[in-house]
Amino acid sequence: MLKDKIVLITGASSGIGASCAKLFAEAGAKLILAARRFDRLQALATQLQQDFHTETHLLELDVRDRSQVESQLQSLPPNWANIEILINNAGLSRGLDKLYEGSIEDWEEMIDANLKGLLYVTRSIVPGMVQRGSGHVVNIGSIAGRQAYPGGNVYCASKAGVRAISEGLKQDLLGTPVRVTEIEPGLVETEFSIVRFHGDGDRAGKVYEGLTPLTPDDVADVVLFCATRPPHVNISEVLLVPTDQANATLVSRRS
Ligand code: NDP
Ligand code: 8X3
Repeated sequence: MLKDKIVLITGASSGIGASCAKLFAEAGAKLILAARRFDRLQALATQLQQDFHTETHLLELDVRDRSQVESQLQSLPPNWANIEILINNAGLSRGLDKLYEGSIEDWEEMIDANLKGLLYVTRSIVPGMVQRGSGHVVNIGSIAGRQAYPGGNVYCASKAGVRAISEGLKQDLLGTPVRVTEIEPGLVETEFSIVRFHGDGDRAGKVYEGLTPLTPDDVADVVLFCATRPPHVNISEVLLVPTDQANATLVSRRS
């Protein structure tokens, strides 16, 4: 079903994006991998070539940079231009401060990447899907988009925005065959918390202490499932959490 289909994954240099690359490569897709850390993309592409003979096209891309997004995505080589699946995964959290004490730089980084970046990429890719009469947009939202938690404020707002954008895009694409899915994971152990705490690995580790978090492969598995349903089936929203998590604030930890 995915053999030789072109899949664009943003934020493919780590975590959920890199796992999606692996699972879609295994399923036979051709991959456009985008992120800022180009060396990571190169290493991943080499691995995928070795393991699955995957063809890749790499983009050193900061999704916050509108002109970079537009110029890179509008000048793809013709054999890479017909993107079938767009996985809008690039994103981050910064800080866990009370709103009234928060860093405005942190807020801007989250809003620029999680919301504006996702919008720039979507605006560049979806017109081609509509024109060709085929395509699927998968947005990586979060449980944080359904429920705010203390200190989550702006990150939660950005993911609530991803939820609204996904719902709105589905409505705007009604009458076309282009599908829209939003995936809302709970706790997934990736570089996410290290990035949130500006490189403080000890603090990041405590987020997952005493519980079994999701792995990035668990999330990629769900993305792959959604992308491989028959064309008349649109999975609009999936909330997946670790068994040790009930909602954004309620987790069970073994001491
Ligand atoms: P990671 O930190 O491991 O991966 C984040 C990815 O996003 C990296 O590849 C990073 O690449 C990329 N990225 C960040 N900012 C930019 C940017 N400005 N331009 C391009 N790429 C960017 O975390 P996760 O894999 O966990 O995060 C992936 C997505 O999943 C995010 O949207 C996150 O909000 C979401 N999520 C994560 C959860 C979790 O608990 N981990 C739960 C729910 C949702 P690079 O730095 O090389 O540019
Ligand atoms: C990431 C999950 O709960 O840390 O979106 O916000 S959480």
